[in-house]
Amino acid sequence: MTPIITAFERSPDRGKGLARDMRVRWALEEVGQPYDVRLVSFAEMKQPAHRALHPFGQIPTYEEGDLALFESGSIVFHIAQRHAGLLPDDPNARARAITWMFAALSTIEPPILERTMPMIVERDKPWYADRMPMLDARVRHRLDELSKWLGDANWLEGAFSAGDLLMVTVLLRLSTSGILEDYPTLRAYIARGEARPAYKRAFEAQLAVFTASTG
Ligand SMILES: N[C@@H](CCC(=O)N[C@@H](CS)C(=O)NCC(=O)O)C(=O)O
Repeated sequence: MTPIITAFERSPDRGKGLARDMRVRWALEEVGQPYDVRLVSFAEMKQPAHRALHPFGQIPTYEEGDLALFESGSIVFHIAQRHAGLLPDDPNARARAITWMFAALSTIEPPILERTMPMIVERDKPWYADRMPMLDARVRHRLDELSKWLGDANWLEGAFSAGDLLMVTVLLRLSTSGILEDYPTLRAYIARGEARPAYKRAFEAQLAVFTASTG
């Protein structure tokens, strides 16, 4: 059965791979599972039909027969459990890879998002200039720890896993921040993720949607 995912009809990032359907597309490409995409506008995401799939009126969602999922991490986990290639078979190694999925979404992504949001919505506020260095420092603190863990390794725990997939997509949110300039280890890690053929196919597919919407 071909799964159907939802994605932005017109992505605010202009197809730069940041919208979270990218994670799902990448996971599906890694395991060789074809998929269909239903594009939704911002207005459609807030309608009852979409909220029945996603209580928070967001993308991505994932439908496969009777199953409907939301939350990119849960969707990637589901794909990784159903198919070979994104989680190791050894139970302990699998548990470690899953741990990195959580680390990406609950330890690394929150400070990155916390830093991003004020740049979009609080730039004109009097507290903005004082607050940003603190938010920058929180991100850098986590990046220091992450790059130390990674060291000279290619991936977080041996072979590439769903943990790396999520971590790379999370770190890509910092691409235009300038912060990664100070983290060559993490820049190389991200580049290894982006160089994967499955990543490239997913990125091109997402970009094609944006290009078509503006053409
Ligand atoms: N925790 C959710 C976050 C989903 C999310 O923030 N989706 C964004 C696109 S990347 C969205 O739909 N934004 C539009 C909105 O919230 O109205 C996940 O990982 O799937």
